[in-house]
Amino acid sequence: MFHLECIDCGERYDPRKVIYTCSRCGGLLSVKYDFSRLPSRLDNEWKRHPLSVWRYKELLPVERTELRVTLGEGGTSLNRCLRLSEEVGLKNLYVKNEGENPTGSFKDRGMTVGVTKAVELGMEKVACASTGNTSASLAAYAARAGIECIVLIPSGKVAFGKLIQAMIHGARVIQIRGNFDEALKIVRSICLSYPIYLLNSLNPFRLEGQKTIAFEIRDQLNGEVPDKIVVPVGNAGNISAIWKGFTELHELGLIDSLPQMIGIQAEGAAPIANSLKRNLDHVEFVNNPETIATAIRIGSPVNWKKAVRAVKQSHGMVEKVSDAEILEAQRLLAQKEGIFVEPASAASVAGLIKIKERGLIDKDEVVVCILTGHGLKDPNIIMKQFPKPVEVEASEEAVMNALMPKKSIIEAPARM
Ligand code: AN7
Repeated sequence: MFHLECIDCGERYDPRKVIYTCSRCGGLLSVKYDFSRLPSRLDNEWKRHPLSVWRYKELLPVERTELRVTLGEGGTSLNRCLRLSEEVGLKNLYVKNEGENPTGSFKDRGMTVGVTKAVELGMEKVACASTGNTSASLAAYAARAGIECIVLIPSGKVAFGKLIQAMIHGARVIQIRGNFDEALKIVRSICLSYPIYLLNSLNPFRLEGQKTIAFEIRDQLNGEVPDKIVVPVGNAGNISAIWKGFTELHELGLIDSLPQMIGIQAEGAAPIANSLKRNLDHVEFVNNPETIATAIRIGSPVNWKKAVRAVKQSHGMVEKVSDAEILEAQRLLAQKEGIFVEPASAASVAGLIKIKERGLIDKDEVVVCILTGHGLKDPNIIMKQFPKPVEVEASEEAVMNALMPKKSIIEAPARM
């Protein structure tokens, strides 16, 4: 029903083999399905199940779905944003809130499939390098499956909420004195030498779970295809996965157009945005990536080739935003729409604002921003920006004095 295929040389591989890249040319692998063997009324079949990753099991690379390791991932809300739309100058702006997933990020979509795959392949240990969310998610799903989890993280550069998730779920957490790119290099090498299953986005099965973001968007918009999908980009797996999801729907005749894929990187970690701007045919890596959006503090995105193809095929673009723009967008989402996201997720909205200001998007276009992770994961970034709430005596008078000193509370600076 499915096999693995190299995106460069086309070499095919048995999906029951533990393999992460093409052994012939080193290229990235992708999962291919035999569409002729799918049930003819796929759509009707899907409608019988609630919105979730496993609703789309016919297009997931799992043979023994009874083994599935699940925590109820996917089925996240797609919110139309009227107040934010007004701010940005658009009419049809939606955000897909991936922070609603079990561990608070989109990574759970990939891990439910990836860890199920680990179990199916008989692996008893899983590992990843992570800027935080991947490790939080893998630790939870490994716990759920009863297998061992090893995570490598860049020391001091993982948001507090994510670190404690990996710890409480019982992962063996190793902090390295280096960045994410170095951690990934080490864990890749370890997984090739020992019976440990690698669950970074290099793993093509994991990305299959993440492509369900596209399937859900189509179903939530009743078959309508957005004009633009805006996604924060780090290792560039998610933008590639979402594009794959849309192209599969298109090949199956379930949608009649494709969206433009727009990737957003942080200024200090923007290898893809910079390389595309210079019209390079490859991506020049950034040696010392830096941004407050630690989730996307990545200088050597392993999936750059898939991502660049997604962007080029869809006539999209990759833009970069400053840390200040990211924080401003985070506050806008929280205060205009009631949605609290972590800085990396706010990058998508910051990028959208920038693209709108440059006139690269029409006000009538249907746009979906992917909000990749929950704001509670990174509380410190908020504490650094806002003054501590005022403290008063426990009396009504003191409270009213604090609420209405000379100015009305409506003019208080933190309100937007
Ligand atoms: C909130 O956890 O890479 O472009 O190790 O946590 O698919 O890498 C996280 C990435 C966007 C970027 N938003 O996705 C990790 C990790 C959030 C993220 C991204 C990440 P990719």
